[in-house]
Formats: sequence, C-alpha cells, structure tokens
Amino acid sequence: MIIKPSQALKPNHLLTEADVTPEHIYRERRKFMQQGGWALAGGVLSTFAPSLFASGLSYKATQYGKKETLTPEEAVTSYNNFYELGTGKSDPVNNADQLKTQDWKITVEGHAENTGVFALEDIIKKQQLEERIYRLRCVEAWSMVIPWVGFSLADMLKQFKPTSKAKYVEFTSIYDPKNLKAQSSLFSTIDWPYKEGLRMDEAMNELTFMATGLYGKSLPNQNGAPIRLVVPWKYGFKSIKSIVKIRFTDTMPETTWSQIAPREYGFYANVNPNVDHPRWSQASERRLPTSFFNIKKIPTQMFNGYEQQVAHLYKGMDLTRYY
Ligand SMILES: Nc1nc2c(c(=O)[nH]1)N[C@H]1C(S)=C(S)[C@@H](COP(=O)(O)O)O[C@H]1N2
Ligand SMILES: [Mo]
Repeated sequence: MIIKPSQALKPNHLLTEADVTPEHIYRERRKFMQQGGWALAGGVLSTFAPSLFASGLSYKATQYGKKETLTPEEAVTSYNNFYELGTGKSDPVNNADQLKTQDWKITVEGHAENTGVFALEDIIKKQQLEERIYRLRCVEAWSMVIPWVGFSLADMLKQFKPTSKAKYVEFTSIYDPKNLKAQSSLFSTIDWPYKEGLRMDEAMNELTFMATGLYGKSLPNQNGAPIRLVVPWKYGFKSIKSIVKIRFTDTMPETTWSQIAPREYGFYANVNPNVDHPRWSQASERRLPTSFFNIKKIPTQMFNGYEQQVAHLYKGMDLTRYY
C-alpha cells in the first residue's frame, strides 16, 4: 500500500494503444448480446458460435455506470493489487497461474440458518448474472472504471438465511501457501489469509456486488477468480478477492489492512476526499490508464460518487473518526 514517488509518475509501459480492446468493439459486442444475439448465435450460427463466443458469459444489462468511459480491459487485467500473487502491480498477471480455482467451495459459518460448505456452482446457479459498470478507487489514489459481471451480495446472502444476530459479515480469501508463493514467504507483511468485513446493512445495500466476471468474461485470476466482492463506495482493499469463507458475526470482524496499520486503514474505508491518508492526500486520483504525458488527475468524489445510495448508512457518524 505504499506509493513510491517513482512508481506514481512512471509511465505504464504495459498500456500501449495496440494492446487495448477498443471500447467501440466491446460496446458493439455487448449490444449484440443484449439484443438477443445469444439466442441467434445458438440457433442459426451454432457451428460458429462456440469459437466466437466460447469465453463469453450470458448476463443482463443494467443502468449502473452506463455513462462512464470504461478503463481498457488490458489495464484492468494487468495493473492489479493482489498480494497473494505478489506486491508489484504486474505480479498478479505474471503469477496468475499460482491461483488454483478448480472445485471452488465456499464455507458459510456463524449466525445463519443455512451454514455449511457449498460448491461455488451451486451458489451461482441460483443467481441471475448481470453487468454493472462501477468506479473502483484504490486507497493509493488511482482509479478505474470496470464492467463487472455478477450478482448482488444481498441476493447471495439471502440463500444462507442470516439470523437477527448477524450484525457483520466477514470474508476470507484463499489460503494456499503451497501454490501461492507469497503466503509461504517469511517476509510478508500480511498475516494470511486476507480478510475483510462489512456491517450487515452495508452488505445488504443494493450496490454491494459479487463479481464472477468482467468485460463479459469469467474473472481472470489476477482480478480475484472465481468470485470476489466489489464495494464501489469504499477503497479498493475492501473488495476482497478469491473468497473461500463467509462468516456472519455479532461483533466487528478484524480486517487485514486495519490490522497491519490501524491508523492508516480503518474498517469503514469509505472513499472520502476530505479525509486524507496520513501519508498522502485523498482529494484527487489518477484515472487509469495514464501515460507519461497524460496523468489524468481528477477530483475524488464523496463515497466515490455513490453518496445518494449510501450516505444514509453513516448518518450521525463522524467520518474523520470512523475512517
Ligand atoms: N485477497 C485479496 N483481495 C484484494 C487485495 C489483495 O491483495 N488480496 N487487494 C485489494 C486492493 S488494495 C484493491 S485496489 C483491489 C484491486 O482489484 P483489481 O486488481 O481487480 O483492480 O483488490 C483488493 N482485494
Ligand atoms: Mo487498493
């Protein structure tokens, strides 16, 4: 979580124009699917469809983020924070095959009626996939706009029937030190596995999302395959990747970054241009992809621009204290 000045200003050499999926092509593909292209492909073009659309997911469009300019897919999938795969921004894509996602299971524990170990596919098949375009604002002061595919966390949590004792929900990422080299390193800052949490009302907010895909395809490993949280009004570290456990609790769970540096990273971590990180300002952000000639600094918005949907959750709370 430390931005070295050299890193902040370095041109991202990975992001040449040629590498990037032109947005108009993506938009056309998306329009095609929304207009029933899938049915057509299945019926008329069945011999061509598998090769053309093999990696495509079927999902419904939504209004979320429709007016945003998307961050190119190449940037979304090659500039990542995923410390299980290394601390450098390009480590996750380079070490992506260390993450083994076959036969993924999610353990559900705590204050709920329907607890146990569930195969991921059994959880997903009860959900209708949809696309939502959200801004992602990292606490390090860069941001992206990402077209996620997934479903609302509220809909998923309802499957487990949380009881009235459930005040918080805790999420845990994969722990696999045999394959994830960073987890067996003696020099890691993180006490593995990575953990995050939300208050129950935050978890049940309509914006809170579970992503299983992006840009119309299954999640790449470096983005937190096979399933990760997306909480668009909070700093990116809350959006925990590669989730293997969900626990309903009556007390506030410990979370990875607030354990490492409690003065710098709180439990709430709401995007807030008026509350600076102790070591840097949060008033503005770099919208990726940037280049040496174009840093694209934009002002940071309260709750990352989702104030209307979430401000009520924090009424009466001093946001300089509950950061
Ligand atoms: N398990 C896990 N989840 C994680 C992280 C991590 O290191 N490990 N990094 C977080 C941070 S700091 C950010 S900004 C986002 C980045 O998501 P992206 O790489 O898909 O853009 O993932 C978050 N989720
Ligand atoms: Mo982040």
